[in-house]
Amino acid sequence: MKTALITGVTGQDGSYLAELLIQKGYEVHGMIRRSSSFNTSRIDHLYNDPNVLHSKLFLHYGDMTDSSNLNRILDRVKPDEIYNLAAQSHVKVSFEVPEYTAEVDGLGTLRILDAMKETQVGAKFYQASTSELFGKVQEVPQIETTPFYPRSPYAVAKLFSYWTVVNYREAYNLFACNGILFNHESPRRGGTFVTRKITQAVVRIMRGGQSTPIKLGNINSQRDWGYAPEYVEGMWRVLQSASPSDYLLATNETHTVREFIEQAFAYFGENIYWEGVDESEKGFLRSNSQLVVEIDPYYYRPTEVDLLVGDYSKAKRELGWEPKVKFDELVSIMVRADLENYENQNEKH
Ligand code: NAP
Ligand code: F7E
Repeated sequence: MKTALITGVTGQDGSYLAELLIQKGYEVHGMIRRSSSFNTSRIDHLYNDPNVLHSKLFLHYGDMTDSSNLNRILDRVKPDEIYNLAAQSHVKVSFEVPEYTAEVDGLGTLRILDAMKETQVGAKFYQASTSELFGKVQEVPQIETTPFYPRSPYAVAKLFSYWTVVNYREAYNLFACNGILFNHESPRRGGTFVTRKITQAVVRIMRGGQSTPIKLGNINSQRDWGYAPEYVEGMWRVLQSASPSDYLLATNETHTVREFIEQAFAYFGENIYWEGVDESEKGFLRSNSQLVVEIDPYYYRPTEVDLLVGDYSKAKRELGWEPKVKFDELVSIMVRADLENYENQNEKH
């Protein structure tokens, strides 16, 4: 039985990855942050499963800012594979807490890699790198060799981690890999990221639970959105490759935030029409002219990433990885899940 350690196990990706690895027969150890309130909602279903608890999933308190606990966890668990997913992962928030973001997303990675080197734990290491590294893009579509141009404290911290992984691989012969993952979403996506913010609000609006419009920032930015469960399977494949390397996972399609809004309303058979420009632009339902989208400059970023689209040919060729869920289906999956949640909650009340 293989043993895996997942940092960030309570996050969107960590929860899907824990599920996948348990299914594959791994013993999974997850690192969680100490919190005054419960922060395990995404893994509670695993934790409460008697087939899983006490035999396949073990949780350890820890924090990416604290070397001593990272060393201790590595020493106790002696994992075969480490998936470093823990991060302050919100790009806009990183402009507000840049130093903390660098501590967690940059130095945190160095802390684990250095502990691996010192303890000679011999694990394979996966780093959650990101399409945000491409930032102000130098090439379309982006591939593994496209030059980086980070545009946020988040991306700069992740760039530090990217190169630390490469350096520790070359200097100390560690099996350490970067997965350069483009945006991937799911019903477990945090509610402050744009996709989930839209799907939750669209459901409330269409079911009469919200009469005010959704307030959004830049709706013209373009993203390559995939489906998170497929991407965590890609993470696992990265660590099963014959030799350590860096891989880009994406769908090779790009869509605007505006299209995401239109597609989410289309789930309910509604069309949107737009009036005004820039901060004055507004979106209305074609059926009854209800105002449903407004621009709020609060959500603008000091520097934006305008266009991301990734060519995943290397992952397809070397790992046999290919995404199946594309944009329209992804939006449907997310809206359907939020609609079910909404209806379940309303039944209970
Ligand atoms: P997420 O939902 O925000 O989860 C982040 C995880 O990190 C949570 O478990 C969080 O714990 C934990 N964490 C945050 N700060 C920590 C700290 N100081 N010490 C220990 N744990 C900490 O992110 P995600 O979407 O699953 O993404 C997973 C990773 O992939 C992240 O590194 C992200 O930057 C990267 N990434 C994501 C995408 C994407 O589109 N989702 C794309 C490329 C790369 P709490 O639950 O306690 O907050
Ligand atoms: O923004 C625009 C915003 O916050 C997407 C993280 O997982 O993926 C994610 O980063 C776009 C941006 O994701 C709102 O300006 C408009 O252009 O959903 P997001 P992100 O910044 O792309 C990458 C790959 C990661 O690595 C990150 O960890 O949507 N946008 N209006 C908005 N964004 C938000 N959050 N909220 C708005 O109201």
